[in-house]
Amino acid sequence: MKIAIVCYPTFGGSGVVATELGIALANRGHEVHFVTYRQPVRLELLGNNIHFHEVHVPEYPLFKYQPYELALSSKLVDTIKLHGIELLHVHYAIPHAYAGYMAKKMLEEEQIHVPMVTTLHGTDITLVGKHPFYKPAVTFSINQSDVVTSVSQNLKERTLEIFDIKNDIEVVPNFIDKTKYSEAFTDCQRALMANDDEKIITHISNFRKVKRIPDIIRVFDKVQKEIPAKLVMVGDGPEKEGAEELCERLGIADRVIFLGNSNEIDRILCFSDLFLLPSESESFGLAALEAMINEVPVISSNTGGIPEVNRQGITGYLSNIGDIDDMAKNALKILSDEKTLRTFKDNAKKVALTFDILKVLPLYEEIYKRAYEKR
Ligand code: GMT
Repeated sequence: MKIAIVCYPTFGGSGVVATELGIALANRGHEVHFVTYRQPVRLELLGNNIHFHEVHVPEYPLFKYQPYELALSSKLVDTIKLHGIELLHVHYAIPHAYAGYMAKKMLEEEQIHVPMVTTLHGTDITLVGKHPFYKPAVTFSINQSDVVTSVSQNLKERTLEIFDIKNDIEVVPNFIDKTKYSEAFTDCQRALMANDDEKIITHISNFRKVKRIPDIIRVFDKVQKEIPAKLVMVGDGPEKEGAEELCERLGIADRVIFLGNSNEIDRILCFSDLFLLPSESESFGLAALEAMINEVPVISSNTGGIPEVNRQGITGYLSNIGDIDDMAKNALKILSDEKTLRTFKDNAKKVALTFDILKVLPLYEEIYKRAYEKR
């Protein structure tokens, strides 16, 4: 099929999922067109089957807010017509489903019918989308989508609680591509980060409030009082500066490494012993899944869709939001004994493999086929 994918091109989970999905679809012979304001971060190669169309929003002094939705919907109309696109898959409802709906309507004027699949990712529902400023538009665009998917059962339930949804919501979980994690990749370069006797704990995110960054620092502080350890913080966002200050105040700045945004997540996870994800809310926790496929157990909060990924006592532990004592205790339980750590590492990979893209891709293909047939 000829598929247009709309997503955020940044380091956020929804953009990563959209990009990896697009690459996998192209590898299966589909023609994939990404439409967004910048080349997605994980889209390194534009091959024969993969195209990228940049949305430009010209600055005009009259506008206090530049109208991205308008530019996106116009770009979609042009791209769909020019390339004979058969289906539109938008990731993250705001404003993508809204812009997609406008594009659909404009195309219908010319007797072109393109179905729209909307995938809900999390904060588009649980944080931003439910705000009264956005809620009517989000409800409308979800209801106008031909098929709606959510990345976890929990997100589906939350969506039905928050919005008046008339559509069915199909759960299609996030995934990993196991071919990228070949056994041959053993060059972990652990020595770059820590001494042999130190355990390496990692966190990766966009450093927003919802990630509860101070909890990470405080859990690590407790752990490093008991065993030699380093904390590797990957990503960037509004909470980063405060986190650096907190490390200074706790006197652990020399044991915490802030790496900023990285395209080498797998290399970092390769030398990690434990992953921390104490988020306030998390629809799925793709970062946890990426840790797990790299044999890194997860200490997380017990919230949203995380329990669908991180299994209590098997791949890691889940605690109540903000219970840093319990998180530190569980981290030490895993890290203090090599045999226990090995078991958790093996389990993490085993469970992560159940989210193989080869299982998830056919679900999307079936949805596309169904949406196309009912257009
Ligand atoms: O806050 C983030 O982690 C970014 C956000 C996004 O949409 O880019 O992530 C959401 O979508 C991911 C991919 O489906 C999920 O794995 C994350 O759990 C979800 N984040 C939240 O719900 C906070």
